[in-house]
Amino acid sequence: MRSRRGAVGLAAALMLMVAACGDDADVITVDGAWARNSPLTSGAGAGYLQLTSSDDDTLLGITVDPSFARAGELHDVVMVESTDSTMAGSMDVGGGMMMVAVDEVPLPARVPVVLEPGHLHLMFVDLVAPLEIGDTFEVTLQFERAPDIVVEFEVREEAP
Ligand SMILES: [Cu+2]
Repeated sequence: MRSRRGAVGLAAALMLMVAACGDDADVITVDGAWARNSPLTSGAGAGYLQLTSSDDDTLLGITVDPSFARAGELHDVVMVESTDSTMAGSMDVGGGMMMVAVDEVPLPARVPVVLEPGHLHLMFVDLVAPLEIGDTFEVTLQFERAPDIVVEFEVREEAP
């Protein structure tokens, strides 16, 4: 009888844990958010951070306050064959590299995804005012499964 009561108690505890987590138990961890003026595109800023999702998820987009910038985009940097490419929405950043807007950033379970200079990054388009070292601002990240996350970015000269 004693062992059976113990088993029932354990089952009840497990059910409580499942209920607390719900179907969307995905947790996103954010590390090292920082930003700077885009070195090659005037009037734009770039944001960098590391995202680690506990489960498979996808970063779908970002939103910024209109008092900060007109829009926020997901960007990647790609090699291009020629400098006269006319890829829609692209920005030539020189040296055979080009920034392109991407629709989403896959976040495989438990794999840190790093957004950093020269690679994937967040782009803040049409800044209301240039970013100054020490400024902070908030960006809302939207995911396929996880709830939105508001991340504070600090403007720095280099990664923290
Ligand atoms: Cu960009």
